[in-house]
Amino acid sequence: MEEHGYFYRDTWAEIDLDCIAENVISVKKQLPQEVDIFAVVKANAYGHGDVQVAKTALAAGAVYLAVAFMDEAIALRNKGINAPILVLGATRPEDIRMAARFSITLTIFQKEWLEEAQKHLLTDERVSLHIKVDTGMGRLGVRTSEELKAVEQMILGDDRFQLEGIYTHFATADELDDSYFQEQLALFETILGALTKRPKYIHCSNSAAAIRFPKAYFNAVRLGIVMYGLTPSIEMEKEIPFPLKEAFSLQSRLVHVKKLQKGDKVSYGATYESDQEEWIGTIPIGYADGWIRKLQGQEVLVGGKRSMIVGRICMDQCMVRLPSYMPIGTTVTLIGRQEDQFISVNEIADKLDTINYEVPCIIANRVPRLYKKGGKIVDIKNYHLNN
Ligand code: PMH
Repeated sequence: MEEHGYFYRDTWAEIDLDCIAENVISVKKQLPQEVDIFAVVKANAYGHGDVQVAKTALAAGAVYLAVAFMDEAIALRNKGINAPILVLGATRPEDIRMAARFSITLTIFQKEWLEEAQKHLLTDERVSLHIKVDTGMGRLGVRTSEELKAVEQMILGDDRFQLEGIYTHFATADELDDSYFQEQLALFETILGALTKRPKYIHCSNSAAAIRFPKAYFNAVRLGIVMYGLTPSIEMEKEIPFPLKEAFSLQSRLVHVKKLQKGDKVSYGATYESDQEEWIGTIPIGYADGWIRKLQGQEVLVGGKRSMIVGRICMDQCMVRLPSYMPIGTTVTLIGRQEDQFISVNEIADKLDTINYEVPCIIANRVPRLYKKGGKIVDIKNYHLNN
């Protein structure tokens, strides 16, 4: 690796791009040929790295990318991504020219938005649009056939607008009780009936629905969490018909190792006290990296063994009670595998009383990302460059 691609810190996240490719391929195998995959790479690809995941997903068979905000789409364009990109969130109407300039597809759901956007777009500019239908998520979208008709008419009446798609989003596709999902799907089908012409893409499934409900495929699915090798929910864990490959791991190294005597204290508040002679190691990761204070007491892997984080987690560092003396430089795995031990993203989510989605998302930009393919490092995203 060139020196400028390097980082100067003994903490990093590893993203195994082969896992991402395999997960996309596994889903694709399940889908009929006419159903396309939109790879959801918002929030820096759920913390994994937008451009690296986008390229991997496209190479594995995804045809479209989806992000939350136009800034994320522009960032991908600036990094050389030419594939179509859908912005799932709301965009300001006055920003529509940026969508035209960067060939970014926007989500729309208000007639008034289109009226305002018309004022900003030049005659020769074109923007591709997907209409969002709110069938019960209560977030964004037209809620009735009448609203849909009004929006469709506005789009069809202006050459600068190109209606490419229509979609909705499920609130409960990952829950075993599918009654609310069925209601949403039925409402979507009813509302679709109000269209005068069906656009190229009709899509509504997230990962959970893409795995469980073929009748909700239409002709595209929006794949997020499963692409990263994570389960949409704990209750769905057993329903996934192929092995998920968890792509994200988090590693650090011991930067200081010392022997404490009975009664010695560790970290802010001096809340941890050794009750016997023991080895304590320091690792350079803390709450500013997203390894938040609530993770005190969480186990990490050192020398293939589970070891506990003791004392308060500081902004940039925390301390680990080692099973025995370990030299400086020993790898500490906070998420991932060492020998027969595995700390999954789900384990960390459980400790934090949250969902697995949140875990890689909150690992800060300050933590370098190291990309692997075929077991080799192929790219590094560090903090001081390439961010
Ligand atoms: N489509 C939309 C509109 C989404 O908001 C999301 C994820 C996905 C598809 C992909 O879902 P999946 O990761 O379950 O496959 N959105 C969010 C969210 O807003 N909060 O958590 C996940």
